[in-house]
Amino acid sequence: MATGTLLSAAQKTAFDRDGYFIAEAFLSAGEVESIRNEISAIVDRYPDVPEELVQIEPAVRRGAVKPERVELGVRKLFRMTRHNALFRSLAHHPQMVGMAVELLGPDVALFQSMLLMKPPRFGGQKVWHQDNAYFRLEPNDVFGFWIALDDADVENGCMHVIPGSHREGIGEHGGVADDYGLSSAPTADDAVACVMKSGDALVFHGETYHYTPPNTTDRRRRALQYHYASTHCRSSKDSPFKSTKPEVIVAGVGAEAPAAG
Ligand SMILES: O=C(O)CCC(=O)C(=O)O
Repeated sequence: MATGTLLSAAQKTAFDRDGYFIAEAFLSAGEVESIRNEISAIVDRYPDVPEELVQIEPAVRRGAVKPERVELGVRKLFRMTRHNALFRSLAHHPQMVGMAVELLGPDVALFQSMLLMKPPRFGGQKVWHQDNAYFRLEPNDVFGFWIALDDADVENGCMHVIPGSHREGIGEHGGVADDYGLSSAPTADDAVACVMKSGDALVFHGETYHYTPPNTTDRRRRALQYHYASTHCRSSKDSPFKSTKPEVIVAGVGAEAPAAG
C-alpha cells in the first residue's frame, strides 16, 4: 500500500468543495497501452466470455447498426477484476489505493470496476445520475476514478459534472427513458465539461452529478472507471439494484495482497 501524501492540498480542497478534480497524466502511456491491449484480448474471445464481462451497445444488439469489428460495438466491460488478472492487479495500483486511503481512511475496497467504451458514431449518452444512487452505500464514503484511455472532449463524450452537487444528498432517480438517472436533469449552464487527455484521471465523489453525451465522432472514447469505498459502508435497503459485495479489499483489515509479478 502506498504511504505519504499523494493528494495535494488543492486537490483535497477541490474534492471537498466541488466533488471532483482532474489528476493529469495519472497513468503512463505504457499503462494505457497495456489496458487497451487487454480490452482487445478480452473482446476477441466474445461471445465466449462471462455474460457480465462484455456488454454490447443496445443499437448493435437490436441490429440497427453494424460495427466493423466486435470491439467497436461494445458498450462496457463490467466487473473485470472477477475475470481478468491485469484488471485485478490494477485494483492495487499504488496511486489509486494511496489516494483512496487519504480520502476514505485505512480500510478500503475496490467496490466496482467498469470499462466504458462509448464507440465511435453510435456510443450513446449516459444520462445525468449519481453513482451512489445505484450503490446506495451508507455512509457515502465512496468515490470513483474515471481514467481517459483516449483523449476525451465534448464531441466524443467526455465527462460532465455539476460542481458542489455531491453536497446535496441523493436526488430522485427514475422516470428516464431506457436508463436510471436523475428524474430532473440539471441545466447545461451549471455543467462543467471535463476535457481530458489519455491517461488523465477524473477523481469524483460518489454523489457528484455527472453525465456523458453521445460519441458523434469517428474517434474512440474509452475510459476505465474504478470506484473505491470504505469497507465500513453498507448498501441501504433503498437500493433499487441487487446489492453486491466489493470486488477486492485493497487496504486495511482483510486486504488481499497484490499478485506477485
Ligand atoms: O460514459 C461514461 O463514461 C460515463 C459512465 C458513467 O457515468 C457510469 O457508468 O456511471
